[in-house]
Amino acid sequence: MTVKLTLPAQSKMLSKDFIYGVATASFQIEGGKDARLPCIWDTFCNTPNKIIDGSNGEVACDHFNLWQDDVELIDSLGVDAYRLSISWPRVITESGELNQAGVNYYLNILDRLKSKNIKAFVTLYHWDLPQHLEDKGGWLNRETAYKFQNYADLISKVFGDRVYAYATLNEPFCSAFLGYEAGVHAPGIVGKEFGKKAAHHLLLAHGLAMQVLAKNSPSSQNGIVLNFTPCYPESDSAADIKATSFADDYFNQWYIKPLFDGDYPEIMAELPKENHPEILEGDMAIISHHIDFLGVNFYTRAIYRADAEEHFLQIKPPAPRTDIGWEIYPKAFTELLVSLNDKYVLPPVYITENGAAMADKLVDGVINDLDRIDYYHNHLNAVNDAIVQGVQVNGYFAWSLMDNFEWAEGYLKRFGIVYVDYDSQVRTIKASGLAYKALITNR
Ligand code: GCO
Repeated sequence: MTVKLTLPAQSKMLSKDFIYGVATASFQIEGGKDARLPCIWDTFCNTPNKIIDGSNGEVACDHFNLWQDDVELIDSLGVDAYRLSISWPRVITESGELNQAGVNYYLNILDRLKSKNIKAFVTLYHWDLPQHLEDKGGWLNRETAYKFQNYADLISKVFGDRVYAYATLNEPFCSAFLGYEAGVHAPGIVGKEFGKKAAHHLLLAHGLAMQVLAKNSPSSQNGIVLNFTPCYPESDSAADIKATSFADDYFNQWYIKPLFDGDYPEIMAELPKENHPEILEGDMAIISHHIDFLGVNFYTRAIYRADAEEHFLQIKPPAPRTDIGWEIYPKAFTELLVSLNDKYVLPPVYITENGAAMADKLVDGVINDLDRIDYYHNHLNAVNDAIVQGVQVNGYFAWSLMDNFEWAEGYLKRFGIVYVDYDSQVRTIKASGLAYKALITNR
């Protein structure tokens, strides 16, 4: 096991131009629920048996009150950038105007980051849809895409030059598939006929937001963050390979191909008509609006076999696995980046999330998470391997700055490089956080 994060001496990732950061999301850390409108995750958390530990985001890491200390913490890690998300229900009223108090909250954070020379990577949508929009159909309602455009328009005008990079959406796959097809994320809707419809409205929202960002904020880098779980066949049989390729199109390519090719994968023809999205004329042109960067989130891979009834069947991941049960397989990270670069004409890439949930133990005030350091070491080197093979990666963000509300897993899974004691809200930098700091500051 590695106890240090190291990269080959010649690595481009050791240059000062390579951006290192830490990432969070509004609902996962903020709390401050009374100072915003309700969102779909509030409702989901209040529904019995949806969150494993029965918890919610009402307090979370209390970042709403502790943000000044947290910016000091971020600064103390020596990072170049901080990726945060804006809570839509905090900044926009039900009638679609700016809520000045909510806006001021973020202006203060952005100004503080700027004063410390920390680049702000702002995500506009990290899953906390205002509940009043869900009440009108949420992402199944095309109108929501236009509401998102209005929000992006208003907020980018007030943020001005405080933002280095905007991502419209975080992981539309999760919003669409987990939220409107598998139903394991908010709003918890189940049905194969819904997932691709929601996905289309999310991608439309992305394209519409890109239009206003390009106009209001031409000097920031404007793009999107997608997650990928690369698909591998269980065997070399033709049937397993075909099943795996179908899964890849269904889960991964579905969200990237429209951005660059203006088209959905061909497997659409194999999906029953009632599962198809409703595509209006001009939609694909909006969706394939130029992006300045692609954010890539990577955690693990998935293995598939052919199945008699379904197009594919995912098998249980082999060891080694993290505390959340995800296989540790860094080679897939390199292969993913190289394959995306082969398939599409990519803009510069930022790794906007990568990290691991580990069963951390606080012993004598120390978290000696060597397993997480090992994960980061191997994955940073996997990114470096992709760069060596020609992929333009300009930065890397650790998920996450600190332990936080891990969605359906509640507070049971810890992804932070900083430990959070949820009773006292005391933060303790883990060994992985110190190793990350050492890597960054020794460049
Ligand atoms: C994500 C999510 C994070 C998760 C992380 C671990 O974008 O998938 O942004 O919110 O916490 O991925 O599951």
